[in-house]
Amino acid sequence: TPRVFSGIQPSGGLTLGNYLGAMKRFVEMQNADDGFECVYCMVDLHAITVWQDPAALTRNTRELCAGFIAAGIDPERSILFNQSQVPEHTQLAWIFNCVARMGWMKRMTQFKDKAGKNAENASLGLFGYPALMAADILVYHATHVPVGEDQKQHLELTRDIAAKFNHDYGTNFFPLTEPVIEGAATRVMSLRDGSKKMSKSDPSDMARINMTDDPDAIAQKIRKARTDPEPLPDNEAALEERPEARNLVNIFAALSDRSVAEVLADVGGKQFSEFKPMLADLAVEQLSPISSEMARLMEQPDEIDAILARGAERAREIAAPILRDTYRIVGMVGA
Ligand code: AQP
Repeated sequence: TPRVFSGIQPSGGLTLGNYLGAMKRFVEMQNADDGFECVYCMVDLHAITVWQDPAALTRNTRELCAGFIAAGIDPERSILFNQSQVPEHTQLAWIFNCVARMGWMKRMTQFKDKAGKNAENASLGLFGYPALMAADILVYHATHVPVGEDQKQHLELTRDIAAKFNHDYGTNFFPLTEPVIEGAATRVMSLRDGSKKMSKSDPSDMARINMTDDPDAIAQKIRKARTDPEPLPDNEAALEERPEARNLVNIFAALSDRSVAEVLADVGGKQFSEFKPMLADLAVEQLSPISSEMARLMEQPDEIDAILARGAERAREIAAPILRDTYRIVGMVGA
């Protein structure tokens, strides 16, 4: 059976961007009739490529796990765990550090964005992030990786690393993975700036909807979201030059499992003063059950930890033999 892998960083609270771009897809792939085997990971080792307060990291990891389950991931059907409990990820990452080229890494736009102007001061881990990500995926021989649009470049690099490893060692051991970037909201934008992606680490909380926001906060953030003065158009092409309008329509479509065209057929011609309350109601209706289930699960941290430990055991059963075979291919004694 084809295997799915994806991860989310416990670097803050979950946002609507993570939910629509990634987690909602994870649930669909878990529940698909095609019979995917799904491996979903809280990538805590990725999170510490930028500073994380230890107590916050612990809490965010548990909350992320609660988010996965509340959104519909069944820890029996899918494998759900945190990255640091499966050492094979970092072991394979070392091999990939030796396969990937400096020049490839330097081209990564996420590194450039996150390191900012002072790249000399970024951690070595942030620079090597995509090699660890390639290891996350390939240590399971995963073939399908559901992600948001922003991860496309890292997935191309994952293919490059697999291809170079296969070429250098004369093997076809690692599969070339396919990114799965689907749905109406593969790139959810900031509510304050239609040119920036909605992000956990945006300094303005008004820029994002957090999965833990209460209904009043959700409604207020949508009411205050930046828009232009025109009413909504009745066709998708007319949204081209209107990033803020496009973003709210995309969110509406993704939350209601409809296409943008279907949504515009309904709401075309409406003013934002009418559309925004509709969007707020829909967001509250879709997100409230998830956030209240998250809060309930967070009352039992021991149970969350047990789920992660069990998931890690199952993950290692797949990862350990793949790492051993990799070592053998490379020529390590004792593998
Ligand atoms: N705005 C977004 N729209 C669509 N998808 C998104 N994803 C993130 N933001 C959006 C997808 O969520 C998955 C997990 O992302 P991540 O945890 O690795 O973090 P990130 O991409 O770094 O997200 P943030 O929120 O911007 O975190 P910070 O601020 O810590 O960097 C990925 O599949 C991603 O595509």
